[in-house]
Amino acid sequence: MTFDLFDNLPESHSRGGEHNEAIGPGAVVLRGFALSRAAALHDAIAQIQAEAPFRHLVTPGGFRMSVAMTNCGTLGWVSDARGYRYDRIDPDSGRPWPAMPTDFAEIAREAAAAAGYPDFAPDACLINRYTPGTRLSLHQDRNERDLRAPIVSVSLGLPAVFLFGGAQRADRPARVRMAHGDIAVWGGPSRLYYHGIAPLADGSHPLIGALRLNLTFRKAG
Ligand code: MD6
Ligand code: FE
Repeated sequence: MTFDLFDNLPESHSRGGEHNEAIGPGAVVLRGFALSRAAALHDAIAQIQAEAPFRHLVTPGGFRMSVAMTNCGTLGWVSDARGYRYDRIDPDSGRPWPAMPTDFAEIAREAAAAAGYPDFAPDACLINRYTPGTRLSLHQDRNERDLRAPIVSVSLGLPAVFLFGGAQRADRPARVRMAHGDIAVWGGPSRLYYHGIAPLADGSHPLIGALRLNLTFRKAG
């Protein structure tokens, strides 16, 4: 007999298993994995943004990003004329980023384990906020020191089309729908794959409003 932490939940509320979708080598979407904790995550984001408001970063090339960002955790991802990097200090406040709430770290660890990456210990959580029309162009996540750790990405609010490409920028991306409560985990062979978010469609989500919020957990330091 196998032991599963979620065996006691009804099928429609079970997490993992047949609702997991492989989207690339070492990359998986866990459908609905964050659903039962979405309201708590949303409340925590409200507290974080009171301390470290969302802002539109500027790329090293001088373009204002349409996605608004903030961070929690020991390290925060920032971009300015000097480049992309992780920093312990929020450049807008001069203070450390808000601490990562324990339930954030917990859900990230559980999702990573369900995707085959045990012992994930994130020290950075980048929070992205999209309004309708906002997009994130194809990029690689490569500012993290240890590329053996996966990235765990939690979607809340309006659905988005996640563009998941390959090792080359020119590789034609798959289009993966990410809905409220879905979590993508990727690492291993696809850790440096190009990816992005297509322009967000109009709409309103009952809990989150006319927004998409995305949490990406990383081991950055
Ligand atoms: C987003 N996510 O979903 C943007 N990067 O809003 C990312 O750029 C991302 O979701 C690395 C791993 C997972 C991601
Ligand atoms: Fe990314």
